[in-house]
Amino acid sequence: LVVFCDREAGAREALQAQDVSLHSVCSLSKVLAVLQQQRNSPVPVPVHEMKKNTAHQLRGVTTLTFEDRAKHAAAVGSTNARLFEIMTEKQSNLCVSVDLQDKERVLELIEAVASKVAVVKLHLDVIRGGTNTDFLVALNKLAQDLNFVLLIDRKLGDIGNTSRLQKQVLGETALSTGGLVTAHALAGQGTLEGLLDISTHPDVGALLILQMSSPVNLLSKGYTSAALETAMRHDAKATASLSSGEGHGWAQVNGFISKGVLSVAANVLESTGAASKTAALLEYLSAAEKLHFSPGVQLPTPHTDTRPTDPTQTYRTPNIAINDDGADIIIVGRGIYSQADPAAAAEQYRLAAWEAYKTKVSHE
Ligand code: S5P
Repeated sequence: LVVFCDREAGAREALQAQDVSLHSVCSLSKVLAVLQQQRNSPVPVPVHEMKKNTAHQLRGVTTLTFEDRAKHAAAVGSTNARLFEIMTEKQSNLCVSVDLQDKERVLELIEAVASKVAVVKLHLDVIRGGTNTDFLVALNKLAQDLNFVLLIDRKLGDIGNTSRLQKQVLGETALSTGGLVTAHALAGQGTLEGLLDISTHPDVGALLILQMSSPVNLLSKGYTSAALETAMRHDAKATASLSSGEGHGWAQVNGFISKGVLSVAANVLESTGAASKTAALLEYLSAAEKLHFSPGVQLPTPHTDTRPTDPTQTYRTPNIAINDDGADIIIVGRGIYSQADPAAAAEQYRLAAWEAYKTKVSHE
């Protein structure tokens, strides 16, 4: 079959499956690249078109199963392999955010929902009276016994030396059996170098914040793209460090907090930048071992619900987060811990997120 322009939306592969080869005069990505080079400005492409096109380009993270991604992560030496395995085993791409303020209640809630979740996220600084050693030991024991990954939501963002010291203490306390910490890209690559320095606690990883779910925030499309580039540069330096044999080095960024990989890709395409850089960022974003976590998720509440809404947060359903925005793991706080039966709520979210994931990976 001969066509003028290959929109790169999957027709080539679909035809190939029926033994038909597609020949095109040009492809949409080439047309976009030329237009961007000439104008040095973003080409206005409707977002749904962008998502369709990038979904194809990003198939490493949109159509591979978590099981395949676990194998890939293990092959490239990423500590994410364990989390992909847990997700596969528990059939759960759910992260519960336990934003409770009482130590006992935090541990009880975790025990109640652990079989439904792959990740437990905590803000340690919202817990009244601080967190003592007994609490942190109990927390790590639960993570090991009940097979989940701990995510400490610190949103760090300081110079390299400070973040290295912060990571050391996290590795000795809250993440003594490993886990993840969130970080902002505001201070540049130094934060990642401090957090991912493998000379101490190599099983403590980092998620970089690319987008936020608050309704009006300062993380513009240009910021999202620049933050992603910071991660890409860090990873290139980390790869070089490990092959140089100089005796020190850095681990790769574990993943991101955003609306999802498709939403980040749309921001990259909408931001001004050389076509070659855009292509490199999209390729980096499609790495199968990277994790894409997404907050701001709730199931629709019944009309009879009288709870106040939160003007500082925006919510969408698990299916929108996973299939429209391209999230791997949804982060749910009040949708679970504020419910009368948190275990039943966690099961509802687990099922909704897992069904949405199965739909996502079934798209070619
Ligand atoms: O952009 C963000 C990033 C994060 S980590 N928006 C968020 O809401 N979060 C966190 O996710 C937030 O700090 C909270 O712990 C959780 C969402 O909680 P919920 O109760 O609104 O589901």
